[in-house]
Amino acid sequence: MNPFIQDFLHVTESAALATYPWIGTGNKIEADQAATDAMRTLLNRIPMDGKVVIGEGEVDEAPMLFIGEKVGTGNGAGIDVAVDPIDGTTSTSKGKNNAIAVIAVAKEGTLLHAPDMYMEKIVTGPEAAGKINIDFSLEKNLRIIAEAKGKKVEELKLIIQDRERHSHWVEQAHALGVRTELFEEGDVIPAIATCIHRSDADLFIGIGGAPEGVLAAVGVKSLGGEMQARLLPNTDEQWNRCVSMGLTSPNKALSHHQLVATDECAFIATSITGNMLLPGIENNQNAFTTHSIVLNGLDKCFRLITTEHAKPSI
Ligand code: VTB
Repeated sequence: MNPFIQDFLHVTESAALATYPWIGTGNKIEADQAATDAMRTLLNRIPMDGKVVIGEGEVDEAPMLFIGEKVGTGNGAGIDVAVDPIDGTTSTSKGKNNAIAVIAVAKEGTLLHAPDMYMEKIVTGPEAAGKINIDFSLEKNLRIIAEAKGKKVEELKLIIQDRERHSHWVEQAHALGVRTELFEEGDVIPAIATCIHRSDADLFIGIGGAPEGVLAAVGVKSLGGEMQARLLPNTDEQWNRCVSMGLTSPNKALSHHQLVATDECAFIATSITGNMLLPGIENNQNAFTTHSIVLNGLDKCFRLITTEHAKPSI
């Protein structure tokens, strides 16, 4: 799959650039539509037999990049494709931080087909991979991470979305002397930040979207970290959707392997607005500059790509 990574980078860069006219304009739907159009057009030029497993919704609710949609030229390897043309549509429309265009790809049949509902997530970097457990208390996981990293518990940082549903975790962390970094929207980048040495985030926990969870799981796998999760269906309909997608016990903890069952995977994200790892799109006189993260499960390196896109001359 490696030869295609640059093709996927082109897809997220184009999706991000397509949102540029809509940043900070209050137009969420238009921004999402522009990113989705761009993503779909470019995905369909890639020589692969791709299938969207995480997308914009079911066929009847989303005309494009819906779950089950075939993408690519149809010739080439079978690939599971997870997309979020914009993670952070509200941030884009409000001109706030943390909006990205993101894609994850993996060998056919290896990505969890997660329905669109909430998911509880826990993520840490390579040092404590294999040691944390979503069923342990927050305190126990923090102590495990501190020991694995050779740090004191009070030296750890928990990164967590600023939501009322997370306040008990924030209080528990503070009671242990652990610092927190609260973010507003977009939980994919904060989750993978725990796996990057230059970031000081040690643990990510939270309840956010399941599709974003699978995307993050590919990024985390591609950096050697660990993610575990649990779907949180809260109606009979959501429960039944999990069952129909092949999950016989929908509320059971999911291992990293159940989220992404291969190392033959890649994660590509281009920032729209700035985030803790990347600046946002820059608009210079003759070019736009984009910043992207490009990861693959085979080499576990953290790669940043800066691209200058010349504006067409008039
Ligand atoms: C989550 C998270 C996303 O929206 O889905 C969140 O995974 C929704 O949370 O990255 P609320 O329902 O509390 O708003 C994002 O943050 C994207 O904006």
